[in-house]
Amino acid sequence: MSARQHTLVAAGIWLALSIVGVAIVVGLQIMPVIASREAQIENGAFVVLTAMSVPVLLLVVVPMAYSVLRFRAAPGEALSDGPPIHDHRSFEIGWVVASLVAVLALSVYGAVGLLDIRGDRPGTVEVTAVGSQWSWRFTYPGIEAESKELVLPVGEAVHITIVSKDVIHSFSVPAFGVKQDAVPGRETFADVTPTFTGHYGGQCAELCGFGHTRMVADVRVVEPDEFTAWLDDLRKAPPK
Ligand SMILES: [Cu+2]
Repeated sequence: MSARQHTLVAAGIWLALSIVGVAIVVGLQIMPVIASREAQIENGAFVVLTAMSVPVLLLVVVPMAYSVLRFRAAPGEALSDGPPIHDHRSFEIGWVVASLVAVLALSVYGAVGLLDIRGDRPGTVEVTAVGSQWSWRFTYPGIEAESKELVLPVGEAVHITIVSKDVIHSFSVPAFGVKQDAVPGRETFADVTPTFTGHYGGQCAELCGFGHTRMVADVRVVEPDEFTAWLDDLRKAPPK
């Protein structure tokens, strides 16, 4: 086989494995639960990044494995270095330009997604998550009583203000793709638009002392009218 034929065979193997690899990445759901608009955007980024990395990884592995298997020295064959290769201008330019375009495209894609998640968006529902050693409490504007459970209406933009009473905590709801530190003395924020009703788990994601593992919160997403009714009940609840 000529050098050109070897290159074509290796390129064919690379292409076939890349197609299979990308299909697997796109077919698999990487995030276990996707229950918010933000988590959908993050999942899209995971899929794009992983799918793009498959052909790049195979571009290294396939030629290496092909060379090892195909050009293995025969038993007793005298070993010597091959002829030196000085340069291959078009390959080098193509490599640099392709990498540059890929990185720039990904950075634009990432910036757009990040602004979408973290940009300044007014929420139609406001809630404050208060972290303390070792529990979460949730307060809603104009209501004195606190809730142990975070209840949100489906399909509405929620602006969560996150505060801490003592040490650094982190408010994390994996199904929403949200994780934001709660820092004593300042307010941090997370925006989330829940897309499905249901029960989800919230968890402190910053080691905050002896009871850290118990610092969990129930998160419940309900229909908007059910949310209004629940809020009315909370309003009537005696403040603690
Ligand atoms: Cu904590």
